[in-house]
Amino acid sequence: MNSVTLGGSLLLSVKRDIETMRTRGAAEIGKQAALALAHAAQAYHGDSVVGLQVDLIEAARLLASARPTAVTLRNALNHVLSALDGARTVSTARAQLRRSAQAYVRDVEAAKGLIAAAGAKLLRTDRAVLTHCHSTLAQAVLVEAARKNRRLRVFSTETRPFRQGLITSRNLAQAGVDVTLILDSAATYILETEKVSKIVLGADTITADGTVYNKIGTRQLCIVAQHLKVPVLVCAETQKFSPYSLRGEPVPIEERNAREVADPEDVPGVRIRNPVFDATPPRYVHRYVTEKGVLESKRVRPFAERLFRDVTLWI
Ligand code: RUB
Repeated sequence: MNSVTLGGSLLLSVKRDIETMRTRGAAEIGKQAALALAHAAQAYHGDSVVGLQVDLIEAARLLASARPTAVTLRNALNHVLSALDGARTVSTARAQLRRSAQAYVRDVEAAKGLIAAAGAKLLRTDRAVLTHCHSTLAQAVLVEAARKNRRLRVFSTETRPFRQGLITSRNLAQAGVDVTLILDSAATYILETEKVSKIVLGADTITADGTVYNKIGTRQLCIVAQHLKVPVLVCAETQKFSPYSLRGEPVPIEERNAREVADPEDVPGVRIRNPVFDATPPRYVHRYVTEKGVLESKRVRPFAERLFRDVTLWI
C-alpha cells in the first residue's frame, strides 16, 4: 500500500462503511468517497504533485472497488482527481482537492432540489405511486410531490434482503407523506388494486443507451408496470450517467454475501445467490428526471456525450 492509503485510516474506514452498506445509496457513496479521497491527500508525505497523483489514483481505485455497480463512485473520484490539474505544489493540490470534493457534494445536493421540483410536476394529479428500495432522489421527489398534491399515497416495497424500503417508509412518514409498506412480491397486486399511476425510482447507473441499473427487482417491476401501462420515472442526478458506457464498458452487477439472504445452515445443501442490482432496458422507462431536464430515452446518449465531453477518466 502507498503512503496515502497507509496514512488514510479514514479512507479505509469509508471504504469499509461502503462495503458493509453502513453508507449506501449511489448518491451518498459518491459523496463520501469524494470527501475521503480529498482527506487522504493529507496523509501524503512527499513533495511531488506527480507522486501525490500516483498515490491518489491508487487510493481512488481502492475506494471504487468497494461497490462495483454504482458509477457515482467512480464519477465522484474522477471529479476530485481532476482537481490536480494545474497544481504546482502539494499544498495547492491539497486545497484544490478539498474544494473540488466540497463542490461535488454541494452539486449533488443542489441537484436533488431541482430533481424534486421537476419530478413533483409530473405527479401533480396522481393518487397512488409506488417506489422500490431507498433512493434519496426518488424520496425527494415523493416528498415534494406530496407537499403539492395532498391526495398522493405512496407504496414502498420492503426490498429484500436489505430492507431499504423500511428506510424509505420511515423517512416518508416523518415528512408527512401517506406511505404504505408492502412486500416486494405484493407489487403487482398493489399496482392493480390500488390503481397506481406511476412508479418512481432512483438509479445506480444509467448507460448511454438509457439502460437503468438499480436495486434488484427493478426490472421485473418495470416489466409488470409496462404490462399494466403504468409509466416509470427514473430520478437521477447527472452523476448517475456512465461515461464508461460511452466507450462500451459493461456495468458489473454486484453479488453480495449469501448470508444476507439466508443462513446456509438453515438450508443445508442449498446454493444461495444474492445479486443486488439488475438492468432495466430503456423501453421500460417513461422519463429520466435529472437536474438538467426531463429526458426521453432517445435523448440519453447525446445528453451523456455532452456531459462527459471534457471529463478525464483517471480510474
Ligand atoms: C440503493 C439503490 C438506489 C440507488 C439510487 O441500493 O438501488 O435506488 O442507489 O439511490 P443500495 P440515490 O442500498 O444497495 O446501495 O437516489 O440515493 O442515489
